[in-house]
Amino acid sequence: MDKNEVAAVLGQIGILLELKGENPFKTRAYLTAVRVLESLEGSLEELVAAKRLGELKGFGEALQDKVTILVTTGRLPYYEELKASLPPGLPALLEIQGLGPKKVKRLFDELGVDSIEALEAACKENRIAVLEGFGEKSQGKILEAIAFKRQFASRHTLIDVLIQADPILEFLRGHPHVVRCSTAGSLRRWKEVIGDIDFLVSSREPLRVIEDFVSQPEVRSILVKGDTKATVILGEGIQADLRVVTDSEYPFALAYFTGSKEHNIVMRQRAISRGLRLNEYGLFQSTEETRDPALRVPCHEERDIFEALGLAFVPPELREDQGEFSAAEAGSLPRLIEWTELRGSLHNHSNWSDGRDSLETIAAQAHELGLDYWAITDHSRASFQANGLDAVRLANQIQAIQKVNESYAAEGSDFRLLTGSEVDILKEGLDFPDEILAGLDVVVASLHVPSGDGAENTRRLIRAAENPHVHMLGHLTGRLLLERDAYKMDIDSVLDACAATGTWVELNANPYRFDLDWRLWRRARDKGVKCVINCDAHRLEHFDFLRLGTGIARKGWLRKGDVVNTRNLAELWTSLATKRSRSS
Ligand code: DGT
Ligand code: CA
Ligand code: CA
Ligand code: ZN
Repeated sequence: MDKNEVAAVLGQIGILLELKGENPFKTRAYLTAVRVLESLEGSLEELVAAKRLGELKGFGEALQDKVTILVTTGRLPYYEELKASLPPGLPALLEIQGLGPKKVKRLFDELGVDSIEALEAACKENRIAVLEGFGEKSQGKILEAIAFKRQFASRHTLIDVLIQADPILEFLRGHPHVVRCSTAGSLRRWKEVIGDIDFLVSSREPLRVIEDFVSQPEVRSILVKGDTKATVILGEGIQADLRVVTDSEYPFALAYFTGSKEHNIVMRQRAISRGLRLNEYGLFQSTEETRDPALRVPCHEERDIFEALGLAFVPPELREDQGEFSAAEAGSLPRLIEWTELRGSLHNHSNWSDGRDSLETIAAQAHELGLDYWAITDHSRASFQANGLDAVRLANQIQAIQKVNESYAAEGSDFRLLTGSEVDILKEGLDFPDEILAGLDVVVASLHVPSGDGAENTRRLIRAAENPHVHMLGHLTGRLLLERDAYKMDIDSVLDACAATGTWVELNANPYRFDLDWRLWRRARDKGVKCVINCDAHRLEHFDFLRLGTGIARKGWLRKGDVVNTRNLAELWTSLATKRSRSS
């Protein structure tokens, strides 16, 4: 065990002893030891080997024994017994604001409260209010604190996090004492769900940057404000860390705090196997842990670190230890798609069904953004709650779209709206007959009301893919992030059917869906399935989803050629016709 791990165990022991109601001097000795270890300069292993632990402030014989056992064996029976002697849910109670060890011990001894759930139940049954020294008011406060903690423990969708992070990143960029800055962590890796935001800054004036960071209007409360680090709560209860480093440490800290943890572990191993050491402070010419700047391998950017380890630069989205190392070593990393390569979106709604905007407004926006085409695929009749179109309204809509297109043609513009439908996949088949589908430019087939039976869902989706008029399957698995899991189905069989029939699969770029999941795209691609990155826009703001969804496609290793809507309109017409010609 290294010194940080040892410190963590000692800290836990201190907490457990407090909960047991041990002598406060004894518990305080452990917490002091944690601080001593955290600020220890040299190697703890060396101190242990030289039997010099006694030189550390406050390290009596009992503590020296425990640390020696931890460092040499990696475990400590005393700690394990102590842990086993208390209910496992007890330490978490200390994280509820207003509850110290004394109160937690009383709640446990007198009411048997041994977890947050039990605490909540006790409050709701009014058992805390009648306890001496607690009362009605503190019972209410405890309930509030539980709700507060749950909110902060929660996970957040990428878009909710970006809304909080973007203005802060903007502020950091403009700060006079910030040299370089970036987001890091899961946000930089473009994960669909984020725990907390990580910001990284290089500066010569860390205190001033931290002071201004915690005074940002988005900051709701400050959890930690140190010399080089701050942790705050932003709107929506989203937690954010800021770390400030020197500019020479910056690329190393950026690589480290971008993660993922799994990716970092492999990077560190590669360094070790080259006789180097890699951590958040640098890449060092050393065979043991160090922060000595004199030993640092000079790297100005992340790219230089990868190069020093014999790797091509790995884009942050791919840093999940999912094969990026062998590809980076072989020089076979894909050139990932860029969102500016998209020419339009093939699944979108208008005010003819449940969208907000008119055909004219939508067309104007798409044209303004420099796109080549935008398909209007409103819902079919079965989606009655979404004001789905029947055959007559669909025929009228086709005429309305033709009129819009004529106005663009008259101005000499090549921009076009495409006609279409997001046709429901029903139990008996599709919601429109083939004759009607054949008259549409683009057909998206979506399962909105799945069966509880996975085999049945698989069968319906395969049948939809086999229809020659269906170009693509929409939001295939039906998941809603943080709300609903994917429908039950045999995804491989569905993807195989798509590959066999030339049916495309949508990457629904709505940030609450991101469906298909990035984890499935390489498999789909390798089966020969093409991707379409669709906004599924219901209002103009949703045009931004093109960028968000492309990040997920990148995370799924997709290249420009894997994505159908990077093609220009002429190529797209050919592609749309191909599906229909190959099966009819
Ligand atoms: P999140 O916040 O749960 O969405 O996920 P991350 O990846 O942002 O995780 P976070 O914020 O805890 O830490 C940021 C990065 O710092 C993480 O991706 C990798 C690095 N890191 C944190 N803890 C460790 C660790 O114990 N070992 C290693 N190798 N890296 C770590
Ligand atoms: Ca994070
Ligand atoms: Ca973090
Ligand atoms: Zn839909």
